[in-house]
Amino acid sequence: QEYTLIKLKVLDPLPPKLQKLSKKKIYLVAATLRPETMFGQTNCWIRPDMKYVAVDIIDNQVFICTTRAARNMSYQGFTKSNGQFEVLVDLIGQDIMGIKLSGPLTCYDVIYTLPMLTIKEDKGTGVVTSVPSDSPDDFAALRDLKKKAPLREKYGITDEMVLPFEPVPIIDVPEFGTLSAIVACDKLKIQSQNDKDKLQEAKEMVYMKGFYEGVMVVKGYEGQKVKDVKASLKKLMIDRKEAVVYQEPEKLVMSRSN
Ligand code: ZZB
Repeated sequence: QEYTLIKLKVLDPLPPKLQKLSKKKIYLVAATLRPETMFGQTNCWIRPDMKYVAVDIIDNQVFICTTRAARNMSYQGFTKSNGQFEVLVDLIGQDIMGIKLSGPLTCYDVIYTLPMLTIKEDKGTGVVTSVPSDSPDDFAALRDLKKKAPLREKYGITDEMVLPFEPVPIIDVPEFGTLSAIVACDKLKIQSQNDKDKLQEAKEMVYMKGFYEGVMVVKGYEGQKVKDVKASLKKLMIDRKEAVVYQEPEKLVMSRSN
């Protein structure tokens, strides 16, 4: 599986655990299959109880991701020596909650890390960039945080990290309009990020349709089909060093014949 890794630059003020890395360029790296949606990023998701590592990467960079992802990266030329990676800081998600980031292509100058409890440990980097206009999971999780002040308090999230961030119309999907994730969540009456089965259904509703029939509404790309701009937007971010290609091996299926 090939993902685009979106580099979300960690801005000052650095959280205490990252302060000793202040001389380096620090990025949260989010794996996505949808580079064309980066115009609509409103925040970055981190799982508060999950382990992350800050890893030494070539060119004086630091990437924050799961250990599993760091190991994969070490075989793909991200680190100084093949198959090896140096952990500079061990983290749990809560250590990097509510920090300021800047991301490629998004119309918001500064976005924040926010908690998502359904992030999977064994997929991508454990860091997920949020596009609530086109991803039902993201919309449901952002709406939960907007609606529930106690949820924000629990994770140390302030109003200004959440309330100003609205989904951005970026892709027109036939029958779903320009905010397809919201329409899909409404259709299925999704209440929260914990409505797992319905969210899976919503994702399936918009995923294929968005890919094959979606048309960009973003300035400069109006009228172009998603499938025609995907590769060039990926390349644009890679050329600007705002993204890199990241491969994930197929999951091992253990089998025994006896
Ligand atoms: C931006 C984005 C915009 C995404 C969108 C989706 C959508 P897949 O197809 O099942 O492999 N993701 C990445 N890593 C994780 C993780 N560890 N736990 C939970 N979610 C994760 O899913 C790949 C997508 O799942 C990635 O692409 C990422 O969210 C998320 F408009 O990035 B995406 C309809 C989906 N739309």
